[in-house]
Amino acid sequence: MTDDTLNRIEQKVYSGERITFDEGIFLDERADLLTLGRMANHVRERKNGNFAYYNTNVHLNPTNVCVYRCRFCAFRADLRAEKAYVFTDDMIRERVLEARSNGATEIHVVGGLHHQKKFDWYLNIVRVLHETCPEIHIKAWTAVEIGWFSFITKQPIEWVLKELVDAGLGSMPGGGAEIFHPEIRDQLCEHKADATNWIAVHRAAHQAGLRSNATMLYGHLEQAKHRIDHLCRLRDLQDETAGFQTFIPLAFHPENTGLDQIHKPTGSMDLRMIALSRIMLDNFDHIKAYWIMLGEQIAQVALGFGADDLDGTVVHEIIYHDAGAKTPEGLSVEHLHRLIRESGREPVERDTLYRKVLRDGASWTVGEPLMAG
Ligand code: V47
Repeated sequence: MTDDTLNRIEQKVYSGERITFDEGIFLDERADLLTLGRMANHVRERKNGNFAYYNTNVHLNPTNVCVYRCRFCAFRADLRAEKAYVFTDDMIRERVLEARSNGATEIHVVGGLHHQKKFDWYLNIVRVLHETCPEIHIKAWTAVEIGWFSFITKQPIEWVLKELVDAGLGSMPGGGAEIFHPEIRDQLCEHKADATNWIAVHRAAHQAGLRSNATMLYGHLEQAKHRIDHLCRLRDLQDETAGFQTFIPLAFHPENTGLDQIHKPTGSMDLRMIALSRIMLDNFDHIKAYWIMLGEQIAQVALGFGADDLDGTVVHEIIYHDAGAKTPEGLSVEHLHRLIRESGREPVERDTLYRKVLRDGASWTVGEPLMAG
């Protein structure tokens, strides 16, 4: 029976048919890793051939002070904690100038929800970045942050997004999604934006013409039914808006968090999550193996288990390093190329919007959007 079911699902995947919620649970709970990987690799190659994408980017986390106390987070700080910090305009300028000198095409900006900072402070960060280096794409603020800005300004999400876009925002990252299902979300981050709010922000962003990413934090308290529910909710929104670019499964890092009794997910679990998301999210073009969280080795293998993107050079990563990530804080382009080539794929540098980056010495331009099949 198990073999019959698995064969039937595998045939559906090969013929491009959508996998149901129940079939997703079956795959998550019962399918062996290599069968999952074979199916996911089929979808991955159908959509992206032999290409493996990366980008040249830099992270900026302007403050770690946060009103919320999410149990999985090692990065946040109380307002008066010793480790609390807030970037000045000069520090922000310095970071984006450093990004430019590293050849970055993107700056990825997320942080805490500071008790005392008004929306203008966050808006000003985008403005300073954009005015200093207008050629660098600003991917900033998760749906949780956008929801917070709407709450503190008492303005609709659409107004918040328009202000940010006018200041220079280019797209939104996929953080803050965690696990949508309330059975788990209430245990992880009870007071933070719930699934309905997270989805409403991304819907509004897509309707305003912004592209965004989506994530799922796995390997903590959740079970298969919560993971598959999460993927199905994202798939539904993508059917409606087609605004998501990439899905990023995020492996939970327990060190220094309120859940430090839990073991970090194993390599098998990581590869299963990459493969499962590739199979379930038939309407997403890209699946990212975020090497910072997975480690270079698993991220490399993930390119054969459904992933087609490694994220980027990621200089200055701190959210996962505070939670015990042992990866370097950044990788050189040469090293990313080696990781990709040695896994049998062809490296392609993309910008945030998945256009090919064409380099000529220190300058760069972008080509046409790379088409996913
Ligand atoms: O929402 C926080 C996660 C997310 C931990 O869009 C943790 O391209 C594991 O979303 N262990 C923020 N995960 C980061 C994020 C992201 C990263 C890379 C690329 C993109 C993109 C988005 O990080 C949070 C949360 O789910 N997180 N703490 C931890 N201890």
